[in-house]
Amino acid sequence: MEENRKLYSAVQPTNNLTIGNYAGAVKNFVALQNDYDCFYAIANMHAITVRQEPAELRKRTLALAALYIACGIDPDKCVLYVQSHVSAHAELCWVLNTFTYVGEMERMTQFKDKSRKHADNINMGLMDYPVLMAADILLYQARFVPVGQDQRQHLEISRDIAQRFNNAYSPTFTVPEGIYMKAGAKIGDLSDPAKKMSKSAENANGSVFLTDDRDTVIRKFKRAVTDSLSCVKYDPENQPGVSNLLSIYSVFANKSVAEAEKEFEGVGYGDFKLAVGETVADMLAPIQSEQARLLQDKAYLDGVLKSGAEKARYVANKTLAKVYKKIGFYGV
Ligand code: AQP
Repeated sequence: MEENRKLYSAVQPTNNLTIGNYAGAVKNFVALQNDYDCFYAIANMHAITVRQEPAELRKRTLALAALYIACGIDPDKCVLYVQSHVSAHAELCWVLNTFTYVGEMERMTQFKDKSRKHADNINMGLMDYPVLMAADILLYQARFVPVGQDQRQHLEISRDIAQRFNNAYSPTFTVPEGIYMKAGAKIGDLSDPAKKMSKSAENANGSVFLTDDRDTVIRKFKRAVTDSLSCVKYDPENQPGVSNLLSIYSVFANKSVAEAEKEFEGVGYGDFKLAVGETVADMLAPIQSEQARLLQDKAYLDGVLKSGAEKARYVANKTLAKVYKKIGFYGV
């Protein structure tokens, strides 16, 4: 039998992406595309679990498609598509809901965090987010899922749901495995490194966006929180700010954290922060100009997304048909 090399991941078009999304997800998507059969989605169905401005959501969906490509994702090698273009995601989610317990969902860290952040809109979709994510992955029979550490708990639930379904009927879903990169799997907020850097963080100074211009990037890094130890060392427990900056540098300079530590031995925090900022800004400049160029060519982007949706639908509908048959849905 042919080895299963299918890989699935997605990013929500909730805001401009941060360097955390790049480090934990997109950079790895590019590296993995040569060795795996990759499905990369723009998760707009997940995005609406938090209220979105419709015109902005539409705009950011296309911007994310352009960004994926500008970062190096090749639409001829991967299936790049928009989640809502494949209705099987919602259909499988409904079935999987009946294999998921309310108590499990209430325990999810992201649900608790987002419920606190959006106390006026704790909707069912917010709670159901991990089940939709399970549907995303399981539809493609994906064996590998590259995500940041913040998604580990959700991936575990996807595995549990897959196993539950397989045990109830017969082997139907591939049980997915997470791929977590060593460097950059969890980038912290620059103002509060204990918190993950997030697209929709309230304090925009703590998040560096892939769309930030050079001056903004450098200004944000100059303001980054460090400590009073005056020593550039990777020690997340005692020096969370400095360690976070070293992780960021290692991702953007393509060096190991140990190499980075060595490079900044004896360097003052001011110069260290400036060097990290300049390295990030240098890496972002060509991505930004390529994204801008692609956004001028809407017909090309629409074509990529249309063809991606067709390929995704073909695979997803095969799994959905199998599921419907197993659970006893009458077909004509
Ligand atoms: N700080 C981070 N460090 C490393 N990886 C991260 N990811 C997110 N933040 C970091 C990874 O990015 C991918 C896409 O995430 P998502 O858009 O699906 O949602 P998210 O994890 O909820 O990301 P954000 O930035 O925090 O978005 P908002 O603010 O809208 O909720 C995932 O692989 C994630 O692990």
